[in-house]
Amino acid sequence: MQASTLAALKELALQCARSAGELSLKRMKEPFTVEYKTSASDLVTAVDKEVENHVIKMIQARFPDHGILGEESAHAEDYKQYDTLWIIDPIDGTTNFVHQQINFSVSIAVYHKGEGMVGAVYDPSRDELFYAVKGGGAFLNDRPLQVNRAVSLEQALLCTSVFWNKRAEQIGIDLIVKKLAGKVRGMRLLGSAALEMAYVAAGRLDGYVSMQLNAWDFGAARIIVEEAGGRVTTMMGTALPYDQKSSVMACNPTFYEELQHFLKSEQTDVPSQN
Ligand code: 2AM
Ligand code: CA
Ligand code: CA
Ligand code: CA
Repeated sequence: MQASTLAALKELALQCARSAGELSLKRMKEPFTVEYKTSASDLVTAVDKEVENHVIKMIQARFPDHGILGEESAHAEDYKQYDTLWIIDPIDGTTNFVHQQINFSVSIAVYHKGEGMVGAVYDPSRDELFYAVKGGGAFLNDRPLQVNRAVSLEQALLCTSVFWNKRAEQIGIDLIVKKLAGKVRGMRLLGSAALEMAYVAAGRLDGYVSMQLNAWDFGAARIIVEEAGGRVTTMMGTALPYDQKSSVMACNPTFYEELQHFLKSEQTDVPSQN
């Protein structure tokens, strides 16, 4: 890909992330409808849909020949015919958006032939924009990010997400996470996977594990973590897909093998949630 094309993709991705974040902050202060998607633990608001449409319009106005895969408008495999694909999550952490009014983010990624080119995760409440361009490093606002502290599993602050509701107990993840918690310095849960992964890039967390995420949850943050020098794979240590649901492990490389060893010994591959 030409440097000028990459620069144009970066510029638009960052613009979309900021604009979407500002729109959700504004709408958060007004009344909005909340619906259940699949259960009382799976919410979607009118703002999720509005923000996604807003981002789609921005992309289509500039790049009408690009594909778009977004959480609220994903239609089967329509996107597969495009070389350049935008993967977007308008609000990552909808439950936080509704309850906490903080700790949610917008995630915008651009992939070209399956390869991550640009990733942007924006936290509008704190005005923090995490981003990366392939081969160009990772940044928080304008500060370069580097995951380079030597950390053992015992010294690590880890984070996990998604199944902290009824389903955790049904599939026994509560026990695995409990065991993991006994091996590390501490565990945190923020409730926005994209933000949690971006925090690994920023060194605020040392590692992140999730049994199952969608492509729009990890699409942008994975590029940011990798560009910051972190390692991102599935929990089984295989390459992360770019357009499918997957387990995710993102961490400081110094304890990657140690964490892999633990996860493999616990047989953490779980059946699909849906
Ligand atoms: P969302 O808010 O965009 O739905 C919550 O712990 C995190 O998990 C959020 O990033 C949330 O994204 C994501 N999440 C919620 N339901 C999920 C599901 N069924 N599969 C994967 N990720 C999910
Ligand atoms: Ca959702
Ligand atoms: Ca999400
Ligand atoms: Ca979402």
